Amino acid sequence: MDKVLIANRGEIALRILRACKELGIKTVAVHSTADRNLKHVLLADESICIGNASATESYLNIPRIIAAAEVTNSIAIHPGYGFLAENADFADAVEKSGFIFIGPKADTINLMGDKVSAINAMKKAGVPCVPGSDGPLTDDEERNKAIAKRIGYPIIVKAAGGGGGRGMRVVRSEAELIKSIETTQAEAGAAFGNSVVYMEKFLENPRHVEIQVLADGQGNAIHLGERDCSMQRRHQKVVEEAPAPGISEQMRNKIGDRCRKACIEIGYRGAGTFEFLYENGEFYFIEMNTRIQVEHPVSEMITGVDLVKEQLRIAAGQPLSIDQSQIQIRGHAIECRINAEDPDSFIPSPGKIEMFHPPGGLGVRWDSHIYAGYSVPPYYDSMIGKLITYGESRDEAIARMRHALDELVVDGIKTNIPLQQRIMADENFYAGGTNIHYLEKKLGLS
Ligand code: MV4
Repeated sequence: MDKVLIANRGEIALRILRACKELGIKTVAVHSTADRNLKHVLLADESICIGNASATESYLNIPRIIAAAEVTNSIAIHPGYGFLAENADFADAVEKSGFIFIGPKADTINLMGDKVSAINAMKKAGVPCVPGSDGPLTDDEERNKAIAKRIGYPIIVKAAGGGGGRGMRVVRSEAELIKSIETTQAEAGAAFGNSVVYMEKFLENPRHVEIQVLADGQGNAIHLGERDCSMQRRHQKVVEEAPAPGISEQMRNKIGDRCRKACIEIGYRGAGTFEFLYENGEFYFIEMNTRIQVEHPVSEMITGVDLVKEQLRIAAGQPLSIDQSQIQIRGHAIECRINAEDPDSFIPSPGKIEMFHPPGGLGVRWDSHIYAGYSVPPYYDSMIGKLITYGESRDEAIARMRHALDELVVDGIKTNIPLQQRIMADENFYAGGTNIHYLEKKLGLS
């Protein structure tokens, strides 16, 4: 696999470029008219402008990306996260055009894209799921009432085509049930072109804990422990850490092994994440992500495994180079997402970075494409970098994060660095194990 096209932008495009360089793989950057001066574009062996600033005309434009792969004689395409990363039609078009899609098969993306089929597959493979309807709801009102009664209120109605917080509604009594189902169906039909909905027990105060996996599609799979991503606002993660506070090695190995075996059972290929809600000591599967995730570095720091290099090796057809016995969790890692946004209102703050000083030192990692003089465009996600710290203990990782945030200077635009400093000073964060509602409550949003 001697040439990879990077179908993404920003920090993840740079992250993929670095992994390619280490493996001696040539790189092709594709970019929009707004992204000519991105760091990875300037570092890539070749670069091609594929369209206007609007993502639909560039990073979401499948024919343009395939054409760029053709004219550059690329072998494989890495989709990163977001954009086309979990678009089964893209994966299919890539493979039908004779390129390697760096990710799972299109069929697997489709299986996981439909949350009902994903849950069914995982339940069958022995992964614990939330008690629920075990399939789509029908328009039989008595049946729906009976399902909700069996599960017990409160329940949550979710769209099969949703995920990531879109298309769901909590129902607290039978009186609201039928109307809630109809509304969720109508919204789902309009938003996803799929009005199928299902039901789950609503967990009031869970944590979001996810398991990282790697599988080669040749019968081998490993898990790399868990991440806690509970510190979030409006379904946008703000801080992630690994391992998750309070998860014993025994619990990790038990749930990790279920995920590992599920990967083998469904023929999973590549990097993936099993998302769980964690409440009262139990894991409940909710969704699977078939991409490399933003927060992958915290898993890399505690395992020493380069997940993007592993993605590239798997895509080249190599069997996994490591087995589960070689994975050791050591120390603790925390990631703070750094966004170009107002730290109080969360309104995006694009513009020119006038001054920039990255933090450094032992156990400090800065994954970012920004530089002094770089202009953050208004067209894309506002994340401009990820600050990751590692320590032998959680306390050491937090101490390093506090000092690294103080060292980090990004002037000219507003950033959420002050918010991250508040979180790192928060006594409940320090204690560990806060749930998915904690940050919004702290901010007075709910
Ligand atoms: C839930 C839930 C409580 N109970 N499912 C939101 C995002 C999507 N991935 C699933 N989500 C939830 N599903 C049951 N049965 C609460 C949420 C939820 C949530 C989950 C993870 C991270 C942040 C969240 C914020 C609000 C609600």
